[in-house]
Amino acid sequence: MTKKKHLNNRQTDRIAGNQQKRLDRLEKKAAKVEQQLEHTQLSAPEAGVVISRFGQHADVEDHTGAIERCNIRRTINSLVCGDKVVWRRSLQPQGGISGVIEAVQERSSVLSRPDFYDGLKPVAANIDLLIIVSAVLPVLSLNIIDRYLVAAEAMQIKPLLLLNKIDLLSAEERAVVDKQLEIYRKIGYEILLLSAKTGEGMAQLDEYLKSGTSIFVGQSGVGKSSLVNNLLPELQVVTREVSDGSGLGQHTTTVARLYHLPEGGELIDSPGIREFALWHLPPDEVLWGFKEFRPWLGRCKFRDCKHLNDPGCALHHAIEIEEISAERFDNYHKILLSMVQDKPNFFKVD
Ligand SMILES: Nc1nc2c(ncn2[C@@H]2O[C@H](COP(=O)(O)OP(=O)(O)OP(=O)(O)O)[C@@H](O)[C@H]2O)c(=O)[nH]1
Ligand SMILES: [Mg+2]
Ligand SMILES: [Zn+2]
Repeated sequence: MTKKKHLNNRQTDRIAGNQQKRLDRLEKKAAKVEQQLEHTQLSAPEAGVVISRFGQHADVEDHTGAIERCNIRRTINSLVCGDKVVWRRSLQPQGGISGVIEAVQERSSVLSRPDFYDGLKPVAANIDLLIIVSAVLPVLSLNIIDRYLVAAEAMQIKPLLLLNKIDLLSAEERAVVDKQLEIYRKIGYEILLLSAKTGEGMAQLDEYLKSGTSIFVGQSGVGKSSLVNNLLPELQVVTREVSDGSGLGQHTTTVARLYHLPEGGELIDSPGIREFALWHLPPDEVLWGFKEFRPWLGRCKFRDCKHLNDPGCALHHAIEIEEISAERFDNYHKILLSMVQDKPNFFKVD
């Protein structure tokens, strides 16, 4: 993300030019599709769920459980995995396209991610549980956990912290990691320690998954798709090793996809991210997203306290009496700083 900041004007213009060309191409393609649709007869509208979205197409599940690839009407400006839609079957399917999505039903929730170039991008809709997956390989990042927790609080979706790959830890290492995660237990967040590889602890996860729609989010390579494979062994979703050189995941999953679980409940596997930015949120909402800070807000000596070195800061007092963890407080300031320093023009308000 910070790398992208150092583009010169020529590079920025070229990117903007390429983006425009890409948009023009998509626009032309969409117009052609629309034209074709007008000439094809469509059957009566029916309800469906978006299993996955790929550019101008989406896979929609009908009421029998069959998955049909559909075009998307141009009037629909946002469509993601988990969306409930109204679609119509084509009476003369061609080119592998079975129908067209005509409308999207109101969402109960939506997970969005700000993109440096494209602005706020929705990832998945109608989610009830945000499962923040971490692992000790790539290294455990409490900063990413905190970012996702802020997002969960902003979306008013329940989060669950999941630490995968515990098979890689010795008893001592496990105790260290457990202590790091104790911060979150103290705040009241639920945490699961498990291994997609050995199956240890997987049974605890079933309890959370059996109702509603859950989504796996987190860094690339933490094992989100491996967890899906453990839950649905017949699927064999593609997974890939964390790269030896960088120690980072390889962005194996490229689009979000919804799966039905045998015990009930839906699960969405999403593509890993390197860093989860929060540019779209106002600073106040970031502060509010640190749930254990709330009882202390409004109690600082100065009303405009920045909670830095200000005298009489209630949050600092809370750290001294160990009501708030210094790590979380540090991450709060890091997030705030990254929002100012790295924020692309897209998200700036005058
Ligand atoms: N030791 C160990 N390795 C695991 C475990 N779970 C996943 N892995 C390995 O971690 C690597 C990455 O797993 P993926 O499931 O592809 O990770 P992902 O989170 O889906 O990654 P993206 O699709 O890029 O977001 C693979 O080599 C897996 O075999 C686990 O519990 N223990
Ligand atoms: Mg994956
Ligand atoms: Zn303060």
